[in-house]
Amino acid sequence: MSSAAILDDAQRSTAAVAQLDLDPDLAAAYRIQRELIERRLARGERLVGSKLGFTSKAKMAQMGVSELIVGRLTDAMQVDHTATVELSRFIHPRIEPEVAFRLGRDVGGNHIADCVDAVAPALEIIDSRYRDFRFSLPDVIADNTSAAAFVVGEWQPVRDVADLPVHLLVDGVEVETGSTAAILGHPMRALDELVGLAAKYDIALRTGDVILAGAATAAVPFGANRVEALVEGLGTASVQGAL
Ligand code: OOG
Ligand code: MG
Repeated sequence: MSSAAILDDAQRSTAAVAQLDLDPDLAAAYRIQRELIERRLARGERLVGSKLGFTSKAKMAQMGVSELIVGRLTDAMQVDHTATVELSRFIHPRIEPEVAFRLGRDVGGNHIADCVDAVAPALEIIDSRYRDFRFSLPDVIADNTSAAAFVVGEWQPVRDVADLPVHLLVDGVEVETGSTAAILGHPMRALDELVGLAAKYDIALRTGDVILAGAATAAVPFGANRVEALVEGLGTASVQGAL
């Protein structure tokens, strides 16, 4: 079985697999990711955006990986703000606060900052398909950067998001806190980095795309709880996990 098929089956059957011991060549890992996404598209899913990973020191330290990565988001991963999500969809889900950007036009040769037409607080549910949530850099790239689900709060007009306090609450209790400044110093820098990665790995940045800039804090386990990301000055995104 191909690596993409192994990871795709692991996600669909919610059964973790051993690390793939992939070639350190990242271009090869991104080719596996593409094949994995193509399998999802062949089942009728639609691409709705991209996500960055390891843009904050908190995330790099938690996972032992220190290079920026990019993954893809499909419509099947999107969960409505305040909705309930069945935990049986996942293997060992974790959740993290994010800032989402929306592209009002294709990036093409334009400066990405000029293409953003809205910004929102968001949550990402990550769920590594590898046992014990452990992986090498090529492993996690091939596994579409652990992407599993995401929630976008209410879209807001574009504003400065340089240094907004971020809070992650589980059943109303704050479990992580940080700042959008933890995202490469400024979340807009993450978008600039995305442009380079997208060119290198042939990822289109199109009108309507949702871009997750990467978590500002470490991720926490996602259980049968109500989880809320509060980004001061932007609002909240929330989701309820259900058994
Ligand atoms: C990889 C995904 C990282 C982020 O926001 O940094 C990520 C993982 O932690 O399993 O989504
Ligand atoms: Mg993330």
